[in-house]
Amino acid sequence: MMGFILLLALIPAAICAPVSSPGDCTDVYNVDPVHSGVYSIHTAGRVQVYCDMGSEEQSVRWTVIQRRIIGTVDFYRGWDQYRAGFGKPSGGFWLGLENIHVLTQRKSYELKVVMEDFEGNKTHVYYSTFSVGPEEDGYKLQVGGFRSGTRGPAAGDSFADHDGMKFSTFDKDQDRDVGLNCAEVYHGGWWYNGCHAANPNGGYYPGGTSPYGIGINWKTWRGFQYSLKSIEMKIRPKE
Ligand SMILES: [Ca+2]
Repeated sequence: MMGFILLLALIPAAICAPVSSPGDCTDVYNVDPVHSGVYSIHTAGRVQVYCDMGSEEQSVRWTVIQRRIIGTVDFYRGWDQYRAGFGKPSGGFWLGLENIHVLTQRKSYELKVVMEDFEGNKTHVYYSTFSVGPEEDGYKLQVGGFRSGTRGPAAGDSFADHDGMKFSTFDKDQDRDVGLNCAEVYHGGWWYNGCHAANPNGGYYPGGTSPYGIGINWKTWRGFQYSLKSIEMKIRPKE
């Protein structure tokens, strides 16, 4: 018996500590200050995400919730897939509405949207408020507190138009246009109003030229007939 107690006393404390379960990339970093890459976090369930650990002198780190970098991942999908998430964290990716909802209920987050056109211009914008409500309320969006990025051309605020909207897909029309199915017409899944000023989950058009409103549009930067080369949405807890 004495031997057993002695053995217990010798087990390093770390082994007895509970298994860590990071809720976002800031938690991942705080457990182990690793580089940017794909890590496992726990939201509605265990899920792989891309973590942008950055090089800034910040205590909080970015969790990527949406990303378009190449056109190989089709974003024209139905409700169930937008709810659950799809794609690969290192490529085209949608974290999923249920995961985003759970994440943004736990902590207060800010949002950064990073964009690039096919001419090599890069820009970004911030929103100091970003959260998504529960499914029974249509995964309603709360977004606000726009501010311009510190580098690149002024992209402007194309997301404010979507504040307070429910999420819509071609098979679940919750937008504000009575006559149109916005998700079907503009080829994406999004918090459509009647219909959009930003369409990050729209069709991918290599070269940039797209039919009106159907591409990856950010109205206040490149307008409705220009589809961006890349766009990324990432969130971090407010400090
Ligand atoms: Ca409609």
